[in-house]
Amino acid sequence: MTTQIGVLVMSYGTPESLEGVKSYYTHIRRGNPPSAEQLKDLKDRYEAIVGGVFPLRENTDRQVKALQEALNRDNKDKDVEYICFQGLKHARPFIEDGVERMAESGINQAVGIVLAPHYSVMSVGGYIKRAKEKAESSGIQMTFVQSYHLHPQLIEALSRRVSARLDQYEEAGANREDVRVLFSAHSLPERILSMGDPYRDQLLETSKAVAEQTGVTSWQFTWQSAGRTAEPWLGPDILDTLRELSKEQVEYVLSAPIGFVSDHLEVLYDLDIEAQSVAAELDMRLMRIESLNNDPSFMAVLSDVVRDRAGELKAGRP
Ligand code: FEC
Repeated sequence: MTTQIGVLVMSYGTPESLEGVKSYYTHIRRGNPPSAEQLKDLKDRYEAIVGGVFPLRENTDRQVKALQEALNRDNKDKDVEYICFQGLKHARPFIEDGVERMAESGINQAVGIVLAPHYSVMSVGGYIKRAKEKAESSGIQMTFVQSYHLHPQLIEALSRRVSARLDQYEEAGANREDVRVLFSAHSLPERILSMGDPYRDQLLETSKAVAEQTGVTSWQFTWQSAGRTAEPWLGPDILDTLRELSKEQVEYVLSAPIGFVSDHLEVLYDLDIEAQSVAAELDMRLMRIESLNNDPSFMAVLSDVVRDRAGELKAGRP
């Protein structure tokens, strides 16, 4: 008999339309509506990247579909069928909706995974907490992938992207060694450090592994997309880093946002528009690595870690 395993694929979520930006932003702010100025600022940023569709919505849809295909295509364990459900942090279908749909489909065993490779109690931990609570009240036995930031195929996929851009720099006449690689991820409030959170260390581990695999020696880690709140956020921010590098006479920069797996606002606006415009002002060349999106090798990473957790479920060790 075939056992069905539900897979809750969790992602940040994005509005469905420009009219939906206000409620989305209010949800991110835990129910506090943004001021008119904050709302206008966010809408302007979306308007700059949205050509009719919100990229993150399309990309998450494609990733969920591709993961389900990968999980069932290469499935050696023919008595298991994987069914993927989407659960978003700040938009519909919410994490709780995804768990509810699993329960309605009669699923009683499930694996949860977040489309973000690095664990922080303030990011991945928040998704897992919500899914766990809903699974418990829905009678679903659920286990979670916490992080996959050093998975060999992830390091390989990121390394291929870094090497491809370094080749491009070389073709354009630059020396590979003169390109500064800037690994980056979404900033979080500085207080996570005193909580012993693994987020920063995991990001540094991914950066180091990719630098080693690509033979890059000129690299550093920097933060991006910090929230606009009064408390201190982890820095330096990529825009300040670019200004510092300009003082050091660095001309060529490669942005590698390893904390993200899709094209979305924080990549398409914060890097491709905002950081690019600072680089242009400083007369620097800035390129960015291609996002993973639904690259088959990224799907292989996800299916591998999901299967691993499913194996634990079957063995009764969730
Ligand atoms: O394309 C899109 O529509 C969504 C892009 C998007 C992604 C994303 C990922 C992360 N965030 C993380 C943490 C925070 C914290 C706050 C916060 C605020 C925002 C705002 C927008 C936004 N985030 Fe986000 N984030 C994305 C978008 N994020 C829009 C609100 C306006 C602004 O500050 O720009 C602050 C909340 C507060 O006010 O208290 C904290 C982390 C990630 C990466 C992990 C993940 O994907 O979950 C961490 C994509």
